[in-house]
Amino acid sequence: MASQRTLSIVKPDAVAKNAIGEIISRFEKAGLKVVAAKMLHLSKEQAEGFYAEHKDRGFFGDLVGFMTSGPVLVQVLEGDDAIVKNRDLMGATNPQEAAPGTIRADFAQSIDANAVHGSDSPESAEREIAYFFGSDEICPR
Ligand code: IDP
Repeated sequence: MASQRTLSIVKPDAVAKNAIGEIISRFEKAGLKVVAAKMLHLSKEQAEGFYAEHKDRGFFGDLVGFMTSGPVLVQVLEGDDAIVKNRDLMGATNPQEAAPGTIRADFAQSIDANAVHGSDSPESAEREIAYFFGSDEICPR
């Protein structure tokens, strides 16, 4: 499988729990490399733009409110099959349905506060990486 890049966000609930390091450690142990990272406190506009595909869903307001409730760590992960590998490490959107040992099973509270984001397709990864990072902010390794 070719090397890919994916966008990962450690969401406000996991940052508040001081779990950034434990989460990054899971990526690294699975062979994913951090090639870009920044800490941000998203504005309402940034969160709305990032999640624009969900703008007509009933949970959109809550999602934007949650994502702007505290700082997040935004990262680009690189490695073989990075998009699927990251999604497998994350577990299901609803932590109650997430497999044991996944990040969401271990760190997430609820479907709203579910610890991490990860791009779900190559097209999303391209859009989401460009949403947060210029090419000069990514350091291939
Ligand atoms: P994903 O984060 O696993 O890719 P998406 O379906 O893209 O899941 O949804 C984006 C985010 O919106 C989820 O991570 C979750 O925080 C929130 N979300 C999704 N579905 C619901 C819901 O039914 N109620 C509340 N929040 C939801």
